[in-house]
Amino acid sequence: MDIARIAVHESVAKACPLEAMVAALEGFDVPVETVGDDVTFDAGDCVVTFSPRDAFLDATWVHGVRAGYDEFDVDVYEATGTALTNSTGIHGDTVPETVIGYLTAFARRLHVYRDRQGDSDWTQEPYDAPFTLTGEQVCVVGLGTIGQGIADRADALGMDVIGVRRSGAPAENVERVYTPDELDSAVADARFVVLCCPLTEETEGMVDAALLEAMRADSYLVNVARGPVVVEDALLNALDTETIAGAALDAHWEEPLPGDHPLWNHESAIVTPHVAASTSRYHEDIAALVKENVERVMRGESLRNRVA
Ligand code: NDP
Ligand code: 7N6
Repeated sequence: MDIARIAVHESVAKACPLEAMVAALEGFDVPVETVGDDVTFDAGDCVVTFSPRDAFLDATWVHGVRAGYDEFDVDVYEATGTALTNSTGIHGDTVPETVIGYLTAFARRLHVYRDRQGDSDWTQEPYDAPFTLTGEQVCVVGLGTIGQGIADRADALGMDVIGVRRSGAPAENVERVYTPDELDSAVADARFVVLCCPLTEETEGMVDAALLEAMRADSYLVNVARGPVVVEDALLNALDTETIAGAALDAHWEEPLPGDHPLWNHESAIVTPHVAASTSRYHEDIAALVKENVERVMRGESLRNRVA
């Protein structure tokens, strides 16, 4: 494999400024340029992109600037021999910090007071509404880069951390690890269930009415994975019927979430516009991954984070 050009597709602008991305990728003896949908690709091209395009299959290597690569057809990449790499590994601080923010807001009722602030409203929550994270159980579904970051922080706050992962292998700061077939038992005692697994055939619709029923009535669901991991109607019904106490959602079934979606004004929901991973240094983190892989190619080594 040889790299003759690094092409930054304009869709990268959804994650970070294009000029910053291009500048951060400079430093090799190959041109770095932004490209739109009018450009064709050839052997030697490395394409850095947010979204997939069929034309990228003519390149040598495509790098997705997200950890999730569910929008890419891995089978087609494998059939054409085009390498596909993803960006897992860079979200170990951003997303976990956001998740701890949701948990703290729910426990300390911060989202409620922020909502009331605009009305100069001094109303205090009922005596039995606030609680502390310390001593509460969180079930982290997915124990990769993001899940481990959540587990470390939750453990440091004195929470009881359990988790779920495909392999069932132990993880640091996680007291007990379950496998996906044990999900019902894993969520049963948790005050918080946090979804940070990929969207796959196995995880699509994983959080359905039955799983929400299996959760505690005073528990909260957090989804920083992908919208379709949760069955939309089942969650809306669970919130309306107080089957669970609330939900924080960064990943949605349709993005942007439609303006008339009931979640926007649901008092038990925190809605963020897919920003759990946002940081002003996103371009640097992506560039570090891509540059390490360019160097690996130059040394004749295999690509890190290769998913096809
Ligand atoms: P990793 O690949 O590091 O970790 C994925 C984890 O999910 C692994 O522990 C894996 O198990 C586990 N997993 C896979 N299938 C299942 C399953 N069926 N049930 C339970 N766990 C499962 O990924 P990241 O931590 O980097 O990212 C995870 C996902 O989060 C991404 O795929 C993406 O969709 C989403 N994401 C969202 C962001 C946002 O902005 N909201 C930002 C970044 C990522 P095992 O360890 O056994 O393989
Ligand atoms: C964009 C991050 C991912 O999968 O969903 C996130 O990495 C997108 C800043």
